[in-house]
Amino acid sequence: MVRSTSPGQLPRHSRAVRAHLAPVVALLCFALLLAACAAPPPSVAITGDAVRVDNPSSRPAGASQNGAAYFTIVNPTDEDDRLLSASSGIANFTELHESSNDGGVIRMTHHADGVAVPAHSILSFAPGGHHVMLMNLHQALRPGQTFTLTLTFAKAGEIGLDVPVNAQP
Ligand SMILES: [Cu+2]
Repeated sequence: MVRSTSPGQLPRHSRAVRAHLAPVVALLCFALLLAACAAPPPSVAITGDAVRVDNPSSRPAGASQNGAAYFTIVNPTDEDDRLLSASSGIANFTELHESSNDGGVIRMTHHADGVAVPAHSILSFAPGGHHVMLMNLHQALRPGQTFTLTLTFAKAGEIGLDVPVNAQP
């Protein structure tokens, strides 16, 4: 079992800090979105008999800045699952976010209650859409480095990822 801090376990004073940072986070997410390239995700098939996470990737970011992590969740089972949270030791907060383009206005959603992963489905976390936001990085993320990210699912439990930092995720 991997034990690490999730947003729900933060002390009260940290919540106040996070609220204060929220506008900054939205701006940085917007910058990340603009920098995104429109390359389609690598092809992934709904095969196997358990929930899995393919193609983890991240992009370079400086210490104290925000980073983002991307991956593809595959649920080949007959049961709906739910990604509840993500956690990593490299950032102060690790949240499930979603960017969307609403008539030319970029909106950011923080999925505090998690993200549904229906039976027999593929859910992509990719630039311009769902992403894991790594807020206030403890260290710089440079191309070629790898960090650990843990995803917690309602049914599949914890899945640990080794996320490589790529110049172009
Ligand atoms: Cu974000």
